[in-house]
Amino acid sequence: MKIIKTINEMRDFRRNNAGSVGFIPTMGYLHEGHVSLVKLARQENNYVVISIFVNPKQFGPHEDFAAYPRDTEKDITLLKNAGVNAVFLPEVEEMYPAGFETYVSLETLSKKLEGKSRPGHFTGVATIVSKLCNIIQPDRAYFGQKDAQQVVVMKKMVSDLQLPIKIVVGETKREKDGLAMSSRNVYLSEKERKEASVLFQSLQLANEMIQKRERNSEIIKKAMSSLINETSGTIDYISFANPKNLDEVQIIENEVLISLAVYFGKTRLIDNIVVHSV
Ligand code: PAJ
Repeated sequence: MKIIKTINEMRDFRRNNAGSVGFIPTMGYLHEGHVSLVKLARQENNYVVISIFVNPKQFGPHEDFAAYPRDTEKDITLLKNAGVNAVFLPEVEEMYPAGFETYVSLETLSKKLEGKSRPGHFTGVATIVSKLCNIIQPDRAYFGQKDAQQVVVMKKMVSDLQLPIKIVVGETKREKDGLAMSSRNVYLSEKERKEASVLFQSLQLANEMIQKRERNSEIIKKAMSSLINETSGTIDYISFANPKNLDEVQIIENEVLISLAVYFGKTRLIDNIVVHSV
């Protein structure tokens, strides 16, 4: 496995390896969710490239950029066993040199859901992923359903910019109690960690209500909120949206993306499921 720290070296790697490349962008502190994307990429490509870069442009001024967990040594050991061909570890100074001023920004999709609570976040994500794709030139790029809006934004960006890249989506990996794996779970205290399974429980409750023919999203939101309010969690939002354009839906028909963000102390957790209501 090659460890690559500069853009020039990364471009050389791509030039010297003619087969198909599967690319997994990450911010490190890797867990089984990330590894599951590596496994998918291995099945479909000659080479697998992963990037680890905590991207300052996707964090708001009061968010956790400085505190974001980092353990590159451990990540590298994990990736050696997972069959990755190259790890790209660029420096902030090389990705964003002084005077950097070009951004990729989606007019409406980036302002919905997560974008309302995190202004500028998806501009940061779209900018870094398009830069990384320009450097790595992958055939396929892999994203987790855990970040449902990120997937929608990436598909739209690739389509609008006519990038010759296929976006592949991997399912959300969960802990035994249902909590979606996340690098941010390490912030949780023991009590919060126990309570955090309520995100998935509330999503399952919503699914059950829909299967029992409840179609009013407000009624389901109330039931989810009651469950979450039994814990120390504070709800940021609960959303029922069209999975394709992320428009909010009142009356559930066909497919619905149910997503939520909940604070435990300062830690903000997100989760989602897509439910088919037939
Ligand atoms: P990061 O949070 O490190 O996640 C990297 C990829 O792993 C994303 O596509 C994310 O959806 C996926 N992932 C995270 N947790 C997962 C889980 N429990 N199951 C399945 N997949 C999971 O997302 C980012 O980084 C950044 O925004 C990035 C795309 C790298 C741009 O900076």
